[in-house]
Amino acid sequence: MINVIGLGYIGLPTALMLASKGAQVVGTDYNKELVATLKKGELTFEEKGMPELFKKALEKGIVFTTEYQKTDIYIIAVPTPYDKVSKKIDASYVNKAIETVLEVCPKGATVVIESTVSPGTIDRHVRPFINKKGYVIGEDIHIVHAPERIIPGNMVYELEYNSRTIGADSMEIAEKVKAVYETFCKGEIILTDIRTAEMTKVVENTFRDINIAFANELAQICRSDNMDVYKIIEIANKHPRVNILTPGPGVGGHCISVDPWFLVGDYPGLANIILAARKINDSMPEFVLSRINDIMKENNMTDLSRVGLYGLTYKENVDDTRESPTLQLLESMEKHLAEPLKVYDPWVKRNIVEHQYQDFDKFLNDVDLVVIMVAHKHIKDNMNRLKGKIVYDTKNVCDLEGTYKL
Ligand code: SAJ
Repeated sequence: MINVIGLGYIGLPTALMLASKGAQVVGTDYNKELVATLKKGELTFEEKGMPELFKKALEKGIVFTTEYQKTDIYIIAVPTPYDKVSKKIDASYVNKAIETVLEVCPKGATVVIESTVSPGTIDRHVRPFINKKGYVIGEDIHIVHAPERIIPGNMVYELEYNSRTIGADSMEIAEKVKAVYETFCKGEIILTDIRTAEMTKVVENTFRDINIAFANELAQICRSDNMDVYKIIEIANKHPRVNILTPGPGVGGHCISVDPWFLVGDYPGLANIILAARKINDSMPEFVLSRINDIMKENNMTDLSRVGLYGLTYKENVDDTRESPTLQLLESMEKHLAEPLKVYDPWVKRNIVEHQYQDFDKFLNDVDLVVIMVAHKHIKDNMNRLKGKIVYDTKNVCDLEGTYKL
């Protein structure tokens, strides 16, 4: 039996996938409400392919509970938040989970940590924590790091087809864990040590952050000289060795905008490009704000309350709002004591910010300038509804005449 601890964005799809392939799976989460929802047969977030996967897993007998199970393999996918000031990771959720595992597990059980941790976290925080409790790693318990790589919006597919990394202290344990993941993962499974696995994960997201920052810096350069950044990127990308990403209103989500900070925090003075990239991406919401200001002036608009932000999630066609550029923009307005802008997002069914609308028509009625922050399919399908509005499109999806671009 596999006990998956933490049934969030990563733990839940992983538990469902394992169960759907026939493993006996118990999903554990300390959040009683979440467990009750899953027990009722309802999912806790929207994701392509999840309802079907959930159905299969239920048929195969997956169980949800708040209790940790006695078994020989655990997969931990709990949050690893970081301190916004020190940029250091908070491993306390991981340690708490391991502590509870230790209370129930038989000798020699394996604990797979899927949560992203900064390089060195397991050596610096997890091992000492276990040792202090009087347990011997490698005898009483085996620690493995198998960071996830799935992208929200395409999780189910990527769970099955991405390659993965398994970091362990011994090849024997790595092989044992590989056998578990092999039941559903069709990609290559690389076995390595724990430090390498930790570092690789953070490096992957940092690579992407830096590349997005390059596109965003180009957008700022082109704006300052009134050039079309999209055209320039399109032409440059015809070069066989150039592949510039897409500029946008900022970088959100709980991965790409967070992981690079671990390297900045742990290697101050060495992580220079990484820090610069973070700053550029973090500057984008303010850049958008100053563009809104310019566009308002150009159109003799003075009333901020007639400006509406379309999109509150961190990217298109997901319901995840963590660290989203729109939230960053609203935060920055709050710092300047400005009244927040109106917001609408078809994916966010509960009001989480002030002046948030649940009705697209009402939202459109109440604003003259619409800022497209997220390129949901919904807005692409409803572009004609923006006719007659001033449109500022930060995602390059609107071709109505007169549209302002990033
Ligand atoms: N973005 C741009 N321009 C681009 C691409 C993305 O502005 O060209 C923005 C998006 O709008 C979004 C942010 O960057 O705000 C991040 O989005 P994303 O879709 O690139 O990535 P995430 O955060 O959803 O998922 C990433 C993935 N990592 C990589 O692609 C290296 C995923 O594989 C990881 O599993 C995930 O982080 C994670 O959990 O670490």
